[in-house]
Amino acid sequence: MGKKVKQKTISVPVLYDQQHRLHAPLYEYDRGLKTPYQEVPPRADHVLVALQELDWVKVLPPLKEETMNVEELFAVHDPALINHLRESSDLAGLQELDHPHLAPVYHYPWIFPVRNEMMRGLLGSEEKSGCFAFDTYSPIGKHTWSAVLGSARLAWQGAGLILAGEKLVYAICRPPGHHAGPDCIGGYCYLNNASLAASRLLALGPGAIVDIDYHHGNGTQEIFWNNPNVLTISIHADPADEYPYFSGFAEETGGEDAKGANINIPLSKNCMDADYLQGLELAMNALKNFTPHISWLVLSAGFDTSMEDPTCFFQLSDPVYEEIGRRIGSLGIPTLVVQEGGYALNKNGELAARLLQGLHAKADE
Ligand code: OKP
Ligand code: ZN
Repeated sequence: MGKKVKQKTISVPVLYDQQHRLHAPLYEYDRGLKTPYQEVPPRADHVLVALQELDWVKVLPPLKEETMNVEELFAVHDPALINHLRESSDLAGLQELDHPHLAPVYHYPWIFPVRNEMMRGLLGSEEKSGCFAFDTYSPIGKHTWSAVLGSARLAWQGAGLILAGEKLVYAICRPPGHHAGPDCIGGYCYLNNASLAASRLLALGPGAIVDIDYHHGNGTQEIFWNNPNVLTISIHADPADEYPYFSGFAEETGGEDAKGANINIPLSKNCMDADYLQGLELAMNALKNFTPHISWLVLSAGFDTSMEDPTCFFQLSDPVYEEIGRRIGSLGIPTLVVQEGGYALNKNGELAARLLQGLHAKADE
C-alpha cells in the first residue's frame, strides 16, 4: 500500500487558556424550565487532556492581554455589543459585592424590545440584555467578559500562527462562538471566535469557514453574509426541527454581493455516519469549486453530532471523526480548528483527538 510512517516530528500547536473556567453559569432556561447549564468548564479541560496525549501536539501558552485589543473585535462585532458585554460583566461583579453570600450573579435576558438604537439608549445595562440576545442561553456573569475575550484571543492567536506558516492549529475555545452574530448573542456564544480568526486570515486572501457542529452556525452566516471572500458552509441538524430554528435552511445562499458564498447542508435529526459523509461530500465539492482559490480554512468543530451526545440526535460513531478530518485534510489547505459545541464530557476529548488525527494524517499520503 506504500503507506509512509507518521511524521511525528511535525508538531501541531494547540491553544488553551484556563481563563474560561470562571465563566460557569449554573442554569439555563429551556422552554421556560430551569435546567442545569450544559456548556460547562470540563468540556474544554477534557479536550486539553486528550490532545496533550498525542505526541505530535504542542500546547502553547495563551497570548497576553495586550496582544489582542478590543478594536480588533470591531471587524466582526458592533461596538455596542462589546460595550454591553463588558458593562454587564462589571455590573454582575458589583452586584455580587453587595450580596457576597448569595449564588454567583448571572444576567439572563428577560425582556426583548424591538431592536433599534433608540430602545438600546433608553434601558439600563441589565434591562438592555434582551436587545443583544436572541435567546436566554448566554447569561452574563462577572467573569464572562474576560472568559469570552480569552476564548476569542485563542482563535485570533491561531489565525496568527497560520499567517506565520503553520498548516494545522487547534484552538480549544470556550465559550463557543458560532451562534454569536455582529450584534447579538445566544446559544452559549458571545464572541464569534471562528469569524474573528477568519477576519484575520483574510490577509492571506479568500478562505472558507466549515462548521461541523450539530447546530447551524447562524452567527457566522450573518457575519459573512455579504462577503464574497469568505465561503461559509455549515452542516447541521435541519432547523425545521432543531435549534436555532430560524436559520440554517438550504435556500440561504448569501447576500446580494456574495451569492453562492453561503452553503447550508441540513441533515435529518437521526443522521448516521453514511448520511453525514454524503453531506460532507457536498461541502468538499463546494470547497473545491469556490473561486478564486481558497488559501485558508477555519473549521468550526462541534462534537455534539456524536451518538453519545446527551443533548443532540445525530448518531455518528467515534471513527467517523477521523474520517471527517482525513477528508478535509486531503484538501491540503492550512486549517485552524476552532472548538464549538459538544456536551458528552467523557467523549469530547477522544473525538477531538480523532478529528485532529485525521486532519494531520494528510502528511502520510
Ligand atoms: C450551542 B452549540 C436544548 C435546547 C437548545 C441550546 C443549544 C445551543 C448549542 N434542549 N439548547 O452550537 O453547541
Ligand atoms: Zn452545537
